[in-house]
Amino acid sequence: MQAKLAEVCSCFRIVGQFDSWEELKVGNINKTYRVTFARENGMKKSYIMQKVNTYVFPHPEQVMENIERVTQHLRAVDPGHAALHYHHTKERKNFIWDGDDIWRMCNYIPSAADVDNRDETLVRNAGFAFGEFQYMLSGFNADELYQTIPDFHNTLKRYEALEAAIRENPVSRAAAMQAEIDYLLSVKEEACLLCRLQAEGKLPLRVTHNDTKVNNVLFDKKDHRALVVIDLDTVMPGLTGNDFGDAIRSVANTAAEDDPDVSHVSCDLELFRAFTDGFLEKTARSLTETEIETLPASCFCLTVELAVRFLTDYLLGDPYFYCAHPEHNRDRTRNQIALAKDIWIKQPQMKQIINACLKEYR
Ligand code: GN1
Ligand code: MG
Repeated sequence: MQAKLAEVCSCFRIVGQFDSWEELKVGNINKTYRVTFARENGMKKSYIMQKVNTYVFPHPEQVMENIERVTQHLRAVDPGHAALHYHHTKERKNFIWDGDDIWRMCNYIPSAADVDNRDETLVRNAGFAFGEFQYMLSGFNADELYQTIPDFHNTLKRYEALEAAIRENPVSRAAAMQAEIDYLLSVKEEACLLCRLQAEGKLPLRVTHNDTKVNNVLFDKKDHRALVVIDLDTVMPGLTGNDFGDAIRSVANTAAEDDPDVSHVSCDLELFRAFTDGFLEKTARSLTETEIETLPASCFCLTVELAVRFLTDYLLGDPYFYCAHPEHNRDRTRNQIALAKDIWIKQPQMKQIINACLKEYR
């Protein structure tokens, strides 16, 4: 790996000699490394090198063009804010193709390692960061962006893919997943609420992040203030509810996303409150009534949607999500279903919490 990383690094305009590397275990899609260069004066400087998953992103050049535009906009809106900056090659491109893979290199922003995702202050700060991200991009023309993954949060299309996988059943896993299949099909109408309202023109399209996990925010080492939102691969036109619901799904789960013991899974309403408070501080004044009203439902929709995606991948033999063991996608599916059921029951409490936050920020 060292030789490969040194080779791809040498294509970018970086000062110094390749010194060391480590793999960072983040995300289910791309491979991420921290690479360190030594300069002549003895100083060392780190960068993030990523291998982009071209199964997931068949048009990486469009992903990188989006990222270039979005990061440029963010840097212009608030020059003092920490920001991602992708380095250029000698040919002034922000990625390389080495014959097998696409690689890209950006600045390394020192941040808190191993943050406690259950810490309410940190979760509130994450909500603020994603709200601020949406706010900072509100002046950005969404038409300029490619759809890097078309229909990414189109729940109806995700269901169609699941239904096809059930029919084709290429690796004979469907029979063992009948209970999960039955549940997901039984809530299809409720889970497709957001995309139905979108099709009816009742929800505005905004520039959204579309992968709002807390580990896509970097935090200050000392005070855990949010520094910057990372992982911009899926920044596309989308719905506020996509970002809000996906964040709650990931942050308020009392278990890890792939915990096979579903008795650990529930939606923690204190963490829900913390994220919501931070998110609404930045967005409350610009959201429409329908957007606000559908925030609790968005948590259900996005959780079911991910369960549908995990199950589809499982039924197809795991082509999409990185799997550490053969039943990884099965466990993820069951976990998200357990969470969806709990979120469904907690809709009234979620509404109350949102209303309390709105009193403060509207
Ligand atoms: C993937 O980027 P990463 O690995 O954190 C996925 C998200 C899922 C998430 C579930 C491009 O995110 O949509 O919510 O896994 N990203 C893509 O952990 O499919
Ligand atoms: Mg991602």
